[in-house]
Amino acid sequence: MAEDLLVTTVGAVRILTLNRPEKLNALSPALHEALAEALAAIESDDAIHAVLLTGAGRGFCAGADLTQNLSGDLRDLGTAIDKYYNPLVRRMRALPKPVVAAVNGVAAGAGANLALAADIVIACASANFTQAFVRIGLMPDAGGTFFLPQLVGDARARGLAMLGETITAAEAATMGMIWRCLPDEGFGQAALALVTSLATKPTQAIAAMKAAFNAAATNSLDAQLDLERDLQRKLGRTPDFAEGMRAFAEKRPARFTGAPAPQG
Ligand code: LHQ
Repeated sequence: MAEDLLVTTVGAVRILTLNRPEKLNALSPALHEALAEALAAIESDDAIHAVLLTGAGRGFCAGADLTQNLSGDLRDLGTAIDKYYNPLVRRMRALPKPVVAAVNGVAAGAGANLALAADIVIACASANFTQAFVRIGLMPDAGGTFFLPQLVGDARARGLAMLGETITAAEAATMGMIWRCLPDEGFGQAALALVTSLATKPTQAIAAMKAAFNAAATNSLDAQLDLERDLQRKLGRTPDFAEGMRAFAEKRPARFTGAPAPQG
């Protein structure tokens, strides 16, 4: 049987490909477990600087596997969410490395919100997004009610959630839900080029940005200004900042390593 998650490495990039194409990569318990394992491995691997999440076949992810997820102890949807969906979203947001979702086809229900949990979302022109939950009597989960209003504003978030309409990748980009809609042709290469470029950036700075953006959702401006000061102070001690300053003075591109600031 093919693996539900394909894990490959290209340089400092780890590529995670959801691989249940016959079910549009719907999230089964086995796929959740493979994702959790893969993200834990990335957390502890200093050689990996960026992550690409995509889907095999014509879909990105059709959300919860409606044929598997709802049996056994997962009959209680709260249990499924506690066990799989919430840890997945928390892990992606807390990962101190950038995650790019390359949405190669339909992203529905928790599959759409899985994409939105990434740091940068790109989609090919033929991809689409739908908060499908309402069609089966549910509400958005996997962070949807948090991410959507932040990304597209309250009016559009409510429309998307309550109507469950399908929007194209181009519409998603226009409303600010995703970073960019790219042509179908060459989408895989464009996604890899983007994430490879992220992997060459100062990883500690990107990690600090993630921490700051995460905190901004609940912080006051005062608290956020203090947090920026603390994180920037730490970045000021990293080898990448020293390299950035040297490169600036020498008028050449910086060569970052992503090494952390020395302790103390
Ligand atoms: C699928 C699925 C799928 C299994 C397509 N499952 N097989 C829920 C419960 C538990 C806890 C936590 O949270 C959640 C959150 C959720 O994610 S709820 C929302 C779940 N997702 C959906 O409601 C979307 C269901 N799928 C669809 O509406 C359509 O398949 C979309 C719009 C995604 C794509 O439509 P089409 O392009 O027309 O493809 P299709 O419907 O023909 O699907 C292709 C195959 O994939 C088909 O299998 P078959 O054997 O007939 O060829 C589908 O049954 C299967 N599939 N989604 N979620």
